[in-house]
Amino acid sequence: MSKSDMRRILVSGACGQIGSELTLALRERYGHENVVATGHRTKPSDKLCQSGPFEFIDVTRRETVEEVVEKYDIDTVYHLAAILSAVGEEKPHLAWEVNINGLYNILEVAREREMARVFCPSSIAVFGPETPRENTPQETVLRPRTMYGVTKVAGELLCNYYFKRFGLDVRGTRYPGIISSETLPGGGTTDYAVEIFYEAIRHQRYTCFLREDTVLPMMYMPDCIKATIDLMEADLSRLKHHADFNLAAMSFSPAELVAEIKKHIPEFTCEYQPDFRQAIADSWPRTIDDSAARQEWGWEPSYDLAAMTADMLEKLGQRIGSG
Ligand code: VAH
Repeated sequence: MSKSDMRRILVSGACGQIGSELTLALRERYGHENVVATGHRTKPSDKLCQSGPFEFIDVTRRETVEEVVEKYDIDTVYHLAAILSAVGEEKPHLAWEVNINGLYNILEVAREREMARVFCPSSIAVFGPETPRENTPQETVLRPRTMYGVTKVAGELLCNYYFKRFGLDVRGTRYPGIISSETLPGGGTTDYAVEIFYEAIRHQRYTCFLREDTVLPMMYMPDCIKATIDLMEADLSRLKHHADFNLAAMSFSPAELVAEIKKHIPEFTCEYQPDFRQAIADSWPRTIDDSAARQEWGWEPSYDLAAMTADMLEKLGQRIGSG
């Protein structure tokens, strides 16, 4: 679907790490008044409220979704509201309620209103310890060990069912860990890769909750936004996959990230105190094969570890001051 076809967009989870920056990018691209940001409880930033419409919804209560969809005549949804891996292990029932029942409500409203398109992210969390961990294939065994991963596998299957059974054009990518400078992530296993920058700038030291050699697939936010919009604007006739594209940009360990930060802040030091999130990270891939995304809609990342680190320190340094 081209830019002109997506007229009225709703973003759920718009106060979150990805949702907050995706909303601003969509408003730049499609018009500020055409992108309705929605959140559950978090107070939206001034930037979010002053750049276009904002509404509170609860995706687990379908009537709140229907009310906003009706009010703004929504025809496209970017569904970012979710409980992430670490919080999902502390509150598995809430993770199911939000990630599955919330998704079901979004898909049902989109189906009934014959919406143009729905984006629902998946995650590398769909993979488990039986999955090949290097160059993880697009088609492979999905036996996640977390409730978050279970909801993402079920979510992929539900979204693909809605495409095949009802013709609802639902698309999604298996996001790796996302690093960004605008909004802190909320309760994921890859959050260390964002927190570390704040601590490096403020205190020149950080205690990491993963082992130093824990390699995970990661992506810088500008690439995440580009992939999301590129997939949603891709020609449907080219897509063989729909809600479950593998997506990759780089992979690194905490030790490799520390070494890259030290090139800019030589006095920076990091200690390692693995917690319950180590077991989650150990069940995930180290590197991803994203050839399907590259072949079907031209995916190509722009940021590697060095470029991301330099840009993060520059942007965050401006925002929180250099130490
Ligand atoms: C998490 N940031 O850590 C999310 C993501 C691949 C990780 O799904 O839960």
